[in-house]
Amino acid sequence: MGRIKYGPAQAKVTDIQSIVKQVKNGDNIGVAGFTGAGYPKAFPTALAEEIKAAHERGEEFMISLFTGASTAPDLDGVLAGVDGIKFRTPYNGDPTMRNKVNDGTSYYSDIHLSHLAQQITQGWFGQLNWAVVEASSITADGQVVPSTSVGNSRTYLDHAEKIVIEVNSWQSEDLLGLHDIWYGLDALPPNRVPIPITGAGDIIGQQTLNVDWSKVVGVVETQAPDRNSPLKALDEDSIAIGGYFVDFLLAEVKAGRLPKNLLPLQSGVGNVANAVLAGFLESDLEHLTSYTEVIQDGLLALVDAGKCDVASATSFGLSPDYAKKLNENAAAYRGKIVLRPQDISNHPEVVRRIGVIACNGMIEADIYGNVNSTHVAGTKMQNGIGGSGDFTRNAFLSAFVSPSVAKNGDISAIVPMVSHHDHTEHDVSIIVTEQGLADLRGLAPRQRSRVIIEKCAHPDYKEILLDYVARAERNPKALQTPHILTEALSFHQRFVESGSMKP
Ligand code: 0RQ
Repeated sequence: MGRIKYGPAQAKVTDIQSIVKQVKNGDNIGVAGFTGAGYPKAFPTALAEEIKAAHERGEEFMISLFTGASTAPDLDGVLAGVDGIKFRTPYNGDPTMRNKVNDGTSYYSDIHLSHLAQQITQGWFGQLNWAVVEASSITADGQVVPSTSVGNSRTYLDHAEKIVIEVNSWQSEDLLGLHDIWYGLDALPPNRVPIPITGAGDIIGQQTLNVDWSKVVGVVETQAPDRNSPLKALDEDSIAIGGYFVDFLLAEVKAGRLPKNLLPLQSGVGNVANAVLAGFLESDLEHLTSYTEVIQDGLLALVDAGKCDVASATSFGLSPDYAKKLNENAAAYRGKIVLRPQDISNHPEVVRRIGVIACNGMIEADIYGNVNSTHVAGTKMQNGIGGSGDFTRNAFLSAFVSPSVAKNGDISAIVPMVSHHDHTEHDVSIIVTEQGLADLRGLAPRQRSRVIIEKCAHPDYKEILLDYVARAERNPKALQTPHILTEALSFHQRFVESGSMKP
């Protein structure tokens, strides 16, 4: 009972089976968890078994699942695997869940990560029935110490009818002191007050989550790791992309448009975004800061190397090696790492005020700089918009990075018109592929198209893109954003029909 220091919490320790038997068909369940960190480890598998048994009896049993962001095979995977999820939001990276979204078994609503807490508070999804939260410990005065993510736990605990707390002894107890939980967003408009963050490392709230113990139906003890997936080794393309981006920022410093230690960095999830951070490690830059949502290996390496003074996020998203390192040294990161609720880590107000430099992965960009982060060929969900919209729209500089081709060259990341719009040309200032960097600042659409094609498109696609633009520009009455509407999605059409965008 070492980690459960509050008497009434000790009295509520129980087995997970007795809890999941109380879940009903149609329940709304809000869980902790963000990029595979800090999610409940026992509840989802036990619930999946209940759902499976109900289905075998011929009974309907599906739930609506609300998370922080992506979770793991033992949360999204097990519940989707038994066709147990009717509705899912927000970001998901699990392949089983993705298939259920794309085959129509589950409804998926792709909500900006900073928006969901407010929408839950306002009751847009009806009553939240359950909050299931992972803790690294429970303090003597009944406060919950979150583990490796904060996500939407504050909001789920405040609004659910029933609460389950999983105390995971795999997580370091020394995580206490890394979290900053601010309750000021509870006031809805018109009663909102400014978020008092003016620097990435500012501490504005408390270290723990409040819990109404009368709503807690059980405390469960677990000992299980986060989903700590190894990152792919850095390949040539990712290193090139990271290099172009760092060179661009250094040139901005030289031109006096950025301070010597840049501005707070935000870096998206995925291999390419992580590679960009590796580029900073190789540079001479010092005293960097980060205001982001996920701390991946690359960022922790910058903190460890003394190059990044402080990193603010809502979650870790680490490889097994780095997770081990964090577990062994969590106390050493106090003051250097701050984990916040995701409606604060991603809040547009703060992102705009402190002038974040945002860098996110993309599926594709079009020749005018619109970006699709989410849908393959306009219809199939990959992961979701995540926090990319929260940051991109409000950052000081907004960059998107991607290899210029996917699937062995059969897909071009630069297309005439994106097949789904997540970020518009108004918000995107820089696009980087392994071919080069397109600086779109101050350019009009007809200037942008040439720069994007010249700098970023793969040689296999340059000619057909230039040919498209040249023909589109023949219409003298539509030269603001020239398109041939019957051909604008022809790259995608060819891919769907023949498996390649190449003519
Ligand atoms: O597929 O896994 O089958 O090989 O997409 O692509 O190149 O490894 O790049 O890991 O950086 O992910 C946009 C998905 C890029 C990610 C996306 C296929 C490709 C591969 C992954 P395989 P890469 P990354 C903060 C910010 C939205 C959320 C966001 C993402 C797989 O960056 O989810 O930015 N972004 N959040 O083959 C078909 C294309 C493709 C394509 C790539 N044009 N067509 N498939 N792929 N381009 C973090 C959070 O919000 C939590």
